[in-house]
Order: sequence, then C-alpha cells, then structure tokens
Amino acid sequence: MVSLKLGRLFLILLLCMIVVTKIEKGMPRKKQEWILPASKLTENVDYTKKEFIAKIISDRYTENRPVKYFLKGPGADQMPYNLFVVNPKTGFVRITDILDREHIAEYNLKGVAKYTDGTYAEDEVPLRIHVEDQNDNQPTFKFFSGSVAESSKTGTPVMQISADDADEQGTVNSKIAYSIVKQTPEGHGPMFSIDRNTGKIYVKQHTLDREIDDAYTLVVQGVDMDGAAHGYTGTGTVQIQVLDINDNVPTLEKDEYAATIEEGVAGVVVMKIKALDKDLENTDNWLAHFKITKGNEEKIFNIETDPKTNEGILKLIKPVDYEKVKLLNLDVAVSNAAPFVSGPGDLGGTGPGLGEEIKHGKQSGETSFPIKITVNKLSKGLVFSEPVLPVSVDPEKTQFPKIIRSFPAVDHNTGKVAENVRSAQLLCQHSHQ
Ligand SMILES: [Ca+2]
Ligand SMILES: [Ca+2]
Ligand SMILES: [Ca+2]
Ligand SMILES: [Ca+2]
Repeated sequence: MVSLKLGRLFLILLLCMIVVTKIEKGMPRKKQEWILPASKLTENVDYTKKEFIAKIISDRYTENRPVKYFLKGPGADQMPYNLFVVNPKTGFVRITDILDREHIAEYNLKGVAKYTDGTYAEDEVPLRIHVEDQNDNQPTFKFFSGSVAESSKTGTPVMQISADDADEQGTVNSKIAYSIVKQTPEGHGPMFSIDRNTGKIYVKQHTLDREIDDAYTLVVQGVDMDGAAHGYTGTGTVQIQVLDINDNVPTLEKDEYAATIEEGVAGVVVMKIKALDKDLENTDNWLAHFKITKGNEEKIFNIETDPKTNEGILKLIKPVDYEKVKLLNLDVAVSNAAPFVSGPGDLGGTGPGLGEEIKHGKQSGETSFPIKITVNKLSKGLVFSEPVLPVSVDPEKTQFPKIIRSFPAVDHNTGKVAENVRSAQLLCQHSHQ
C-alpha cells in the first residue's frame, strides 16, 4: 500500500547528506527513499558557508511542470525568521546563522513542494533539526544559607546546594563536581564536607561550638564535565548558622551567698542572685530557673527569675520570729528552662535534635549553692519595707550616724504602710567594707 502510494510521487529529504537508498520490492525503477531521523547540527558551529544542510527533492518535478520549494515553521516563515532558507528551485536547505542550543534546542520545520499554480505537489514533510549541545556554559551558584545545631555528630546532613548549568541536562556538560575551597573562620580545620556528586553538605567535625563560632561562610566550587580539567568552574557562597543547644550550665558570680532579714517582716526581696550562662541570651537555654532545694520546709521564702536580667529574686514571704529562728541555711539550685544537653547532638540541620539529656552527677545541668540568712532582732512595732539596701558611703568623709535614705514604715500587723508616722529613717552606723 505504502509502496504504491510512494511509487507515484515523492518528496525527498537528504538530511545532512544521509541518504538511504533502497530498492523497493516490486517497484519498476530504482527509487530514492528518505528516512526521517532528526537532522543534527551542533551549536556554535558555523554552517552558514555550507551549500546546504538538508535537501528537499520531489520526483514529481518535470520540465513541463516545475516544482517550487518552501519551508514553514519557526525558524523559517515564523520567528526566528529565515534562520533556515530553502532554494525554491533546487530544494537545498541552508542555514543563515550560528545556532545556540540554550536558546532553541530543536526546530520543527515543514518542507513544502508546490507547482507554479500554487497547488501542492506533495504533502508537507517534517524536517526536524536537533541542536547538539556543546559545553559553553559555566556552572553558576546562587547564595545558599542553612543551619545546624552545635555539637552535631560527624555526618549530620546540613543542607544541599546545587549549581545551575544551562547546558543540556543529563549530560556531562552540566554534570557538576562540587567541592569546598574555603571556610571562614578557618578554626581548627574544615568543619564541613560536601558530596562531590550531590552537593550535600555534612558536618565533618563534631566539635561545632556556637559559643566559639556561631556561623561559617563556605566558598564552594562547581566544575562541569564532572570535574574534568577542561571543565568550566563556578564558585558560590554558603552561609551556615550554628544553632544553640543548652550545653552550658548556668553559673553564679559567687560560690555562696549571705543575707540578713529582719524578724517579723514579709513580702520583701531578700536578695537578687545573677545567673551567668554562655548559651544564647534570651532563650530557654540561657534563662535560669532557681529552686530552693533545702532549708525552706516552712515555705518562708520563694525564688523567681527576672527573665530580663536572669536574676533569681529571693523573697521572704512569711515573717520569722527571732526567738525561734536566728539563722537559716538554704540550698538553692539553678538550672535552665530548657533541658541540659551534653555530648554530640544527633540531628542537626533539620531540627532541634539535641542529644541526650544527662540527669546525674555533674552533668545534671544544675549548679547548687548555699545561702546563709541571718535573722535580725527588731523591736516590735514598725518595720521598714525594704530591709535590703546596698549603700556606698565613704567612711573618711562621713559623719556617723548619717541618714542614708527614708522609707515608708509598715505596720507589722497589717503589712500595710503605717499611718500617722512622720518619718522613718535608715541610719548608717558604720561601715568599713
Ligand atoms: Ca556547562
Ligand atoms: Ca551548550
Ligand atoms: Ca545554658
Ligand atoms: Ca550552647
């Protein structure tokens, strides 16, 4: 069927001079038949001087009935116009410019053969031109940023980066080999590694410490041709934030504390104890949590944290009777609002994975300290509302006794500011501290 149809008339494409000659069985004469592989032209190669890159030939051409050839489609009679042109008489298809695969990777033209009266001599014939890639684009990086928890284990994934390469995907021309070429700060050597094939970045050393370096900048390199010496090189920047974990126990300015309270007084601040913590400020890793672990069985005191200053504020909440108690020994422990973490974390880049909490011995995440509280005897009646007052007086220049500050007097029985009291004054008797 096909042979009979073809036997009458033919449009022949000679694609890049590839012509398959075949003798059809049962045909009365030798026929040329085309196959229609994609015609392959390589980008950046100058074919404009070539007489033709393909041919259209119709064997319906006779001297009495000449045929004219045309090309249709993008690249011929549509944008980009006249990149491919055909000689209307010979059917030679020429190219007028150098191809760029990254602009257009394939042209689908149609060859047309018409008689001079405008009627079609043939059906339109597809002429597909595939543009072969060359490695003419270097890898490019955009800026990448990621994060990983400090103390993460070696091998913890941090992030994945990739370079863009405009050359043909899936070929060696766009196959990038990745490497890290610089780390800032240098520290004690490379802290991160990169998979040359995937661009995945991993923790190399488990000693990332936010309290030492809280961020790293990596210069990464990508070489196309899978890293071959003749490949193009691109470089990029990767920022890695080191996330805080609670790996520092809060500490105190002193090993032990002492304070004095007045008997019969309640609802007053006894002292403020500042917690020190190397972890990230204003987070639960830094925020101190105080608790009285011993000596407060009568619930005379409570302690709360001022989250702005990270101070434990010890308050006297029940009045003390000097006749019964003259000295109170409290044990206070300070820990963080967040659980303490020791040792390498096991997650890292994707979450707060923060290792195991260790709840014993020195790794409990707590610091304990004693507070010795002396009870002062005070004459019954009026007491003052602020028994703790830091004073700074130069004894050389001061005549004692001296009025340091006046206070409202509090009725011992009601706990309210006393009425009908003209003044109450704190006298500084002497000080040689
Ligand atoms: Ca490339
Ligand atoms: Ca290319
Ligand atoms: Ca901490
Ligand atoms: Ca930390």
